[in-house]
Amino acid sequence: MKKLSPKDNIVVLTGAGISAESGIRTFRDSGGLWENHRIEDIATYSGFRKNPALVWEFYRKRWEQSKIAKPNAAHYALVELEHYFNDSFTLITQNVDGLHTKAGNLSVVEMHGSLNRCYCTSCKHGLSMEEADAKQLIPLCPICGSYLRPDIVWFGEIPISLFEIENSLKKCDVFIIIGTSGVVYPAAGFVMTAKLMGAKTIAINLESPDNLTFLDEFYKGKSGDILPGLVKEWTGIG
Ligand code: BV8
Ligand code: ZN
Repeated sequence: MKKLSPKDNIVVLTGAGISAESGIRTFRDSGGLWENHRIEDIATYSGFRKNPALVWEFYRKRWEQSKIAKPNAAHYALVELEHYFNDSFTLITQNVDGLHTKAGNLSVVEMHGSLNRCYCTSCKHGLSMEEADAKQLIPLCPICGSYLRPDIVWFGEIPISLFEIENSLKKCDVFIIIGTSGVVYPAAGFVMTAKLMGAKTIAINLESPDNLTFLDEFYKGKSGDILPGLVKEWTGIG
């Protein structure tokens, strides 16, 4: 697609693939995160109730890793895109690694939560992982002493900011999906909504994602290689 107008409403959805080149493993590629654990045991509330220590160990490891991970060229390309489109730009991420914020994006919708935060299972008191004594096997709430849990949206739980997301999809002119397998809902359904609302739909992915039928343009390959060039084309900058 050629140069876009700065008045266009752009919505971007990213998945684990955009962070792969920053050394953060994706979920479903071979050696992905889930392979050592069944989803039910590790990313559901019932799994947490059954074995909170195991779930805390899984998320603590990923939090430690996310702290040292660096944004890659694809993250920085999205910062450029936000600068060009300003407040007609919405970045929704399924990732919990915080790399978009680290790269400099100002408004990021972390629809599946964040590794940097946790909250109390009883009084809902929220803390950063730094504030919580995250080294404890199962960190406890400083207010009421109950178990803390990672501020992550698990399977069967409702993603964050769905209302805001639906609104942005309704008025978007261009919907761009980067590095997601299009398996997990409701995120995987956003492209259908965008398409139905008349948006142009574009995807960048290492391999063909599940929702190819709804795509106007598909770029196969690494987002770190492809996105910077596309952003230059869309903005006419550089
Ligand atoms: C909900 C946080 C109700 C955890 C995640 C049956 C029973 C129960 C539920 C369901 C069911 N059937 C369907 C459901 C709904 C369920 C679901 O979709 N399940 C799937 C498995 C079928 N969804 C839910 O439960 C959601 N909640 O439905 O609530 C509701 C909803 C709305 C309104 C009212 C009620 C909650 C889902 C959230 C779960 N939490 N993450 C954590 O991170 O630890 S999901 C997790 O996997 C990620 O967050 C992400 O969202 C998701 C998908 O992963 P991807 O990001 O796509 O990563 P993946 O590895 O899959 O793919 C990476 C892609 O990148 C690959 O295609 C690869 O080729 C590509 N790639 C790799 N390298 C690169 C690259 N691309 C470009 N460049 C590269 N370098
Ligand atoms: Zn509490």
